Amino acid sequence: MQVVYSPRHLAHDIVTETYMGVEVPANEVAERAERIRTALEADGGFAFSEPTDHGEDPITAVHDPGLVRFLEAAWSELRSQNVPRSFLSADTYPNRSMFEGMSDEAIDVMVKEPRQIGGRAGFYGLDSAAPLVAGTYDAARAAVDVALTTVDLVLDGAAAAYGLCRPPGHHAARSMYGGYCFFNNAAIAAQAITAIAGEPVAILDVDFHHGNGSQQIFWRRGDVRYVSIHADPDRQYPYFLGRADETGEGDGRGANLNIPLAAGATNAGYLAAIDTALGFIAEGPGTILVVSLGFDTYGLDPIGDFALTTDVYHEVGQRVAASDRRLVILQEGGYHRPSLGESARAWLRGAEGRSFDPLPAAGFTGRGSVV
Ligand code: Q9C
Ligand code: ZN
Repeated sequence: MQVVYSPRHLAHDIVTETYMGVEVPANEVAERAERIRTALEADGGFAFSEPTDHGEDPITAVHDPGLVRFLEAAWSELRSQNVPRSFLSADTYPNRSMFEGMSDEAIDVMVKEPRQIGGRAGFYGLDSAAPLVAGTYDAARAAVDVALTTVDLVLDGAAAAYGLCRPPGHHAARSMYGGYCFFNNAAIAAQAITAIAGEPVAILDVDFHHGNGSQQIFWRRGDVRYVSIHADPDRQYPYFLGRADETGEGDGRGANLNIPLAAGATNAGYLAAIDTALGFIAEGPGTILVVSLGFDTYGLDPIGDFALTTDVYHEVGQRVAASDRRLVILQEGGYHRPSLGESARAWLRGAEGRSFDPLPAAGFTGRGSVV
């Protein structure tokens, strides 16, 4: 399988994040992508290439230009406003209750992007746990180019290709970043497929978290089906979207499917959800499937609470490939660094119909039971 990777992700050099007001070791770190790259290189069955520059137009096809300009300028603004921080995190968010009782028209006039960088980050941010550093914008642009180059490979005839995107993307909405995500790589890829191939597309999101950004971007679109299997937002990030009764509106009515799972989800329970998701995708048209691939479903993930093991990823890859669509596979989350390479190897080998022999040294079995 062809793999698209760019070392430019290293510029998004994240060391700490804030969690509920306290600085803690970061989860979304450069080592994640390096672990996956190293494991796929060692496997020998993957051919690597670097992304090509696709410019800004495919980004503003799904994102507000104001978000792009904010992300581009944020670090230099932090410095020129003399805020002595090692990363940017918001000061104040426009909580919707701030405007309770005020009309939509009045709110549109009143709520403006402020000048101060802590307020500006609140205007565009979802949460305080997505640190932005000097190299974030360049890395996020490279991740988009990784996704779009992966699309090119599939449009050129590959049955499947994998984009090792970092930073991830599925929490980024049209006008919002957050959840370690800046640009929505999968949404940009899906939009590009509809524009270039002129056909409908589906996104299968198997990251542990609900992809609120992807859902928001395609909420009213009938030509982009979005299905996500994730932790119930009642107990996990992003908390305010991801419930089963969110099905889309307007042209998009019925084109959004959320499958929230309880804590401790097992391989068997997870595979049943995969079959439901693939059934929903098969009901719609299209020959290409975008996969938002996260490994934070792994039993030992530090921020997840599922109980999956590495071998179930091989099975999931096989079942997704059996959908008979060409696959644009894009990396999202996954934070248990020692197992990431094996999980990716298992999934991608499964998607190619190749067997998976775990490395003897790996030995990670997770918290769950094998199917
Ligand atoms: N205690 C992705 O997986 N909250 N994003 C973390 C940790 C944010 C996850 C809280 C989680 C975002 C792409
Ligand atoms: Zn996640």
